[in-house]
Amino acid sequence: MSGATPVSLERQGDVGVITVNYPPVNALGPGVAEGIKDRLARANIDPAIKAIVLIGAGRSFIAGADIRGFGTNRQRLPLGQRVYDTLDASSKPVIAAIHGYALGGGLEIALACHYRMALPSAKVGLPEVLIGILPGGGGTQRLPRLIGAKAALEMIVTGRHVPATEAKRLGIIDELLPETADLLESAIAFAMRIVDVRPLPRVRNRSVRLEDRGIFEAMRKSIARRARNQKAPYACIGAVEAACALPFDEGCQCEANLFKELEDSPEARALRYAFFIEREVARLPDIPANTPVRDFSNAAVVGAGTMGGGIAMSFADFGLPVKIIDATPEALERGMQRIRDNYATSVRRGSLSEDQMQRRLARIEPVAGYEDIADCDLVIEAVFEEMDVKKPVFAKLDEVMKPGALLFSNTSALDIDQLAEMTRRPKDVAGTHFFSPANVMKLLEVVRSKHSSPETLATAMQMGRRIGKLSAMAGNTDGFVANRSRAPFNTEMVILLEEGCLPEQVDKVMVDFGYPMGPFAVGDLAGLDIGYASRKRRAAENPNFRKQPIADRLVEMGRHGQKTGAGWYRYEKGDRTPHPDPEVAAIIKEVATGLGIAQRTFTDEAVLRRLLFSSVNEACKILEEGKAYRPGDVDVMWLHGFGFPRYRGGLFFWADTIGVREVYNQIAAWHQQYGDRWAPSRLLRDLAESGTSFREARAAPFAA
Ligand code: T1G
Repeated sequence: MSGATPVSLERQGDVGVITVNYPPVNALGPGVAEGIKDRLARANIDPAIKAIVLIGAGRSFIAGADIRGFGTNRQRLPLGQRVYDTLDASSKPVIAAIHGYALGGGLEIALACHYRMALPSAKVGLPEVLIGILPGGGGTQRLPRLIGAKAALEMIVTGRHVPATEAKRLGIIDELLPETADLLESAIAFAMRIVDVRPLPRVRNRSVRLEDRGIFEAMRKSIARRARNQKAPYACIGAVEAACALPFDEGCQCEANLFKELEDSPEARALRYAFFIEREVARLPDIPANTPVRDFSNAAVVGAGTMGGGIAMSFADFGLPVKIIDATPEALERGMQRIRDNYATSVRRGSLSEDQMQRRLARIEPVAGYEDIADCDLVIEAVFEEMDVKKPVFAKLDEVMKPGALLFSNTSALDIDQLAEMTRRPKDVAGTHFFSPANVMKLLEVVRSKHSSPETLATAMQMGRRIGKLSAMAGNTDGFVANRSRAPFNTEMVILLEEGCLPEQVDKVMVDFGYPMGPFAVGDLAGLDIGYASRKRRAAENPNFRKQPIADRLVEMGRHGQKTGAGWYRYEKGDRTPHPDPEVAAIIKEVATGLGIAQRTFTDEAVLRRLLFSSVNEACKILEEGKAYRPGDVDVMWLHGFGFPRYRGGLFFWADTIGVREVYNQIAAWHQQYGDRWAPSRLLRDLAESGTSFREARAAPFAA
C-alpha cells in the first residue's frame, strides 16, 4: 500500500464506520492494526458518533496477521495496548461486519468487538496452528468464553475455517444476514438498534463453559499421531486449558508466553515457508500472468482404471461434468463400479453426504467411444503406462476431438514430446500428471513439452486449480520432477537392505521423521509389480541401470504386496497391518551374500540421510537442467506428492536445516565409496562453495 491509509473512518448518521482497505485480503500489515486503534480512538471522542461498525473493503473482513512479518524483529505491543484490548475497552458499541474471511487476528479482532454479524458465505477461524503457532490476539481466551471450551478447543487445534452459518449456531456470530443483504447498511441498522444497550457485551467478562475437564487429555491423545514432532497443537491445548483456569488477563499472558516460544520455531518457519511456496508455485516466470486461458466447462478421460477413475472423480468433485471411456464396456463398467465404491466409502465414513455422492456421480458419464467425447473441451489420457499403448490413443484423440480441445496425458514418466508428435496439434498437448489416489492427492504436475503453447500450459495450470489441485510445472525429463527426484530415494532404500538394513528399520525411521507410512509399506500398498515393470523398461533402455535384485526377487515370487497378502511384509487376511516377514529377511541375506556385500548396521540418522540426500542431489540436477522453476516448486511436489511432513517445509527446506556444506561433504564421501550414483551435482557443489542455501538456489532457464 503506497501512501493511502489502509484504515479510514467516516460517519454515517450516528454511526462511525471504520473500513480496513489493505488488499488482497486485509491482512494486518504495517499500519493496519495501528490504523484501527487510531480511528477507534477518534470515534470514541467524537460526540456525533454513538456506535461503530468495523468492516473490510474488497473481498474480505481481515485475514489475520501479516504472516510475512513473522520471524522478523517486528514490534510487539505490550498486553493491554493492542488493538484487541482497545476494541474491547471502547466506550461505544463496536460491531464487526464480516464477509469473506475473518481468520486469525481478524477473528480475534471480531471477538474483541461487542457484536459480530456476517453474510452466510463468510468463513471464520483461528488457523494459526497450521503455520506452527497459536492465536496470539486473545483468541484462545475469548473463544472459549464465547462458545465453550470444547468447541473452542476443536476450532483452535484443527485451525479449520468455520462457515458463518455454523459460527452462528456456535455463538460466534450474533446476526446472520441474507446473502443478498447490503452488509454495511445492515450493520449500521443493527448498530442503531443496540446503540443504548448497556453494559456492553464484552466477551472477556464471560466465564468459560467447561463441560468436561477430560477434553484436554482426550485431545492430546487424539492428535498424538498427527501432531508428532510438533509443538503448536499442544500449545493450543495448553492455552485453552489456561482459559478455563485463569482470569482473562493472566490467560492472555499465558497465551503470549506460548506464542513467543513458537513464533520463530523451526516448525513455524517451515509451515510459513510451505504456505508461501504453495502460492508461488502458480507463478510461471517465463509465461506472462495475462496469458489467455482456454475456456473449459467439461472434461473427458480415456481409461477407466484406478487413475482414470480418480481423475474423473476430481472433476466431478468440483462441479465439472466429465465423460469417461475405456477399451471395452466391461472395463468401463469396472471403472464406474470402482468410482461408485469410492464414493460409497466416503459416505460411510461421513465425509460425504448421500446427496453429494449422487450429484457427483451424475456428473460422471460413461460413454461408448471416442466419438462420444469429441465435443469435450479437454481430454486426459490415462491408459496403460506404455508408449505403444498411449501413442495410438493420441493419434485417435487428434482425429476426433473438436478443434481447440486440449489433449493431456496422465503419464508419470513417458516422453510428452513423442505423444504431442502423434498429433497435428502438438501445441495443444501437455502432461497433467496426477498422483494416486488422483481424487485425493493435491499435486498436479503440469509437464511441458517443447511443443506446448503458453496458452495450453496456462490452461493446464488453471485446470488443476479449478479441481482443487496444486499445479506445479515440470520439464519433460524421465520421471519429470517429482518422480525423478524421488527415484534415487527408491533405489537407496533397497540398496540399504543389501548392506544389512531391514525394511522395518527404514520404515520406522521415515515414520518417526513424519511420513504417514514407511516407503516399504507404501510399496506394498501400491503394488510391487508396478515398480518391477518400470525397472525392466529402464534396464532395457540403460545398461548402467542399477538393478534391484531383492525387489525383483519378491515380485518374481508373486509377492506383489497387500494385494497378494505378502510383499516386503506379510499381511493377515482382511488386515492391512504390515508384519515383518522372516522370509524376506532370509531373501535379503541370500541376495546380499550372493552379491558379496559386507553386512553392517545403520543408525537411524544414516538411513534418513542416505534416502533424502540422494533425492536432494537429484533435485539439484533437475534445477541445473532447468526442468523446474524453483527449489520451492520441488518442495511443493514433495509435500503434496509424497506426504513429506509439512512441518519440515519440504525436501530442500529440510536439507537447509542440515546445511549445504554438510550435505555436499557427505555426498562427496558416498561418491568415493559407492561411485557415480553419488556423484555430487554441479549445482550442489557450487552452492556448497558459495555458501548459498538450497532455498536460494537459482534454476537454469526453463528447458521444456
Ligand atoms: N499474511 C500475508 N499474506 C497473506 C495472508 C496473511 N495472513 N493471507 C493471504 N496472504 C496473501 C497470499 O500470500 C497471497 O499473496 C494473497 O494474499 C492471496 O492469498 C495474531 C498471529 C485468506 C483463505 O493464516 O488462509 O493472525 O500470492 O492466494 O486462496 O493470532 O490466503 O497474491 O502474493 O491464499 O483466496 C492467520 C492465511 C495469520 C490466513 C484467502 N491467518 N491466508 O485464500 O487467496 S496468523 C491465516 C489464507 C495470525 C494472530 C495470528 C488465505 C485466505 P500473493 P491466497 P485465497
